[in-house]
Amino acid sequence: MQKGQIFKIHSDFYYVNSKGKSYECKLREILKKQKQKVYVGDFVEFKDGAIEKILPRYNYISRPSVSNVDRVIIISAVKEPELSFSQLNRYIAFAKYHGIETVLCFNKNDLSNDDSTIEKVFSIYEPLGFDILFTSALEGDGVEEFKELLKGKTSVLCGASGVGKSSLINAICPGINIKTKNVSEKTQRGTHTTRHCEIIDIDNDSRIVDTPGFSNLKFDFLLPTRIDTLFDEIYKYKGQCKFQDCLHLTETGCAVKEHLGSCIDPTRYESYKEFVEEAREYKEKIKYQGIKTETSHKKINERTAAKISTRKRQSSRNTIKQNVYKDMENERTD
Ligand SMILES: Nc1nc2c(ncn2[C@@H]2O[C@H](COP(=O)(O)OP(=O)(O)O)[C@@H](O)[C@H]2O)c(=O)[nH]1
Ligand SMILES: [Mg+2]
Ligand SMILES: [Zn+2]
Repeated sequence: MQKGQIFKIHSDFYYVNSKGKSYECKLREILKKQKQKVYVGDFVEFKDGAIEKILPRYNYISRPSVSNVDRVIIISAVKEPELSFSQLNRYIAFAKYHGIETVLCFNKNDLSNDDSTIEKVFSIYEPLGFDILFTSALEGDGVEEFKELLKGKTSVLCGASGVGKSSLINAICPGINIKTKNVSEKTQRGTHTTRHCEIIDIDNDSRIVDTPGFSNLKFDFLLPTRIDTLFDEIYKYKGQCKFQDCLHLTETGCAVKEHLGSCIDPTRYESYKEFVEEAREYKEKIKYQGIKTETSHKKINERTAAKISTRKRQSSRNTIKQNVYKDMENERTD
């Protein structure tokens, strides 16, 4: 039996890297029957072109489906497509949900000739502790820093189609020639040139995962009371709210609302509200679904209750993460 890591999946074929060699493998029938999810990044045991076992994951992100990564780099474009803070907050919250360190990269900086975007980005995201990078894959600005960022890690690039993910990889690794495509003038989006996730070796100790852009990322898989765990600056005040189950919307004695505009940026709070609405849809859906789903969901509710009672302890952060991982079993994936 050999051990290796899946670096690419194409329909039924799994490409495994083992000691620098690549192997084209299929999945053992038994794993298919078990409906075993297989991700790019999974460590596996294989023999004679058949994957026998998926080894435990260190972490994973479900959209795009990649496992065992050190960091998520969220790529946005400052223009073409227009920078959307709402979309950015969505990606940030999603990475937070998966418990993976996040860096923010703003590409196509050559297209912007005013500093107001840069200022706004720094004013909102720097206090939240994010590393922030402005780049131009086209003109080379910030590309060295981008490359530096990748050193010694496996980084996954997330971001809408057309923001320049593949172009950035090409810029740091000129020989690699990943296909990129023009942004459609009509929709201001790039067409899907990168169709699959793939781990690319940049050099001996840096690896990057190019991903296709993805839309319809919605928070319709967790409870509304959980959304605040995805916003550090909101979660920070939760303990001071009058009601333990405060959703920070219209409740009295809400400490979050008291800090709105000072410690909490209004655009971040807007995103929070948006996600709560999506999570509400999920809650409704569960309510009206069959008994089976309901009972399995009751378990989640119990965990939530347990979580709330210990939420003031610092160690509760880990508990939250574990609960979140359990929730993910119920999450819909692409
Ligand atoms: N002006 C400008 N265009 C860029 C930059 N980076 C990428 N593009 C263009 O944006 C389009 C989409 O790029 P691509 O790398 O395919 O985006 P992806 O879908 O995120 O992988 C292509 O036409 C690129 O030439 C940049 O820094 N500046
Ligand atoms: Mg691409
Ligand atoms: Zn509140």
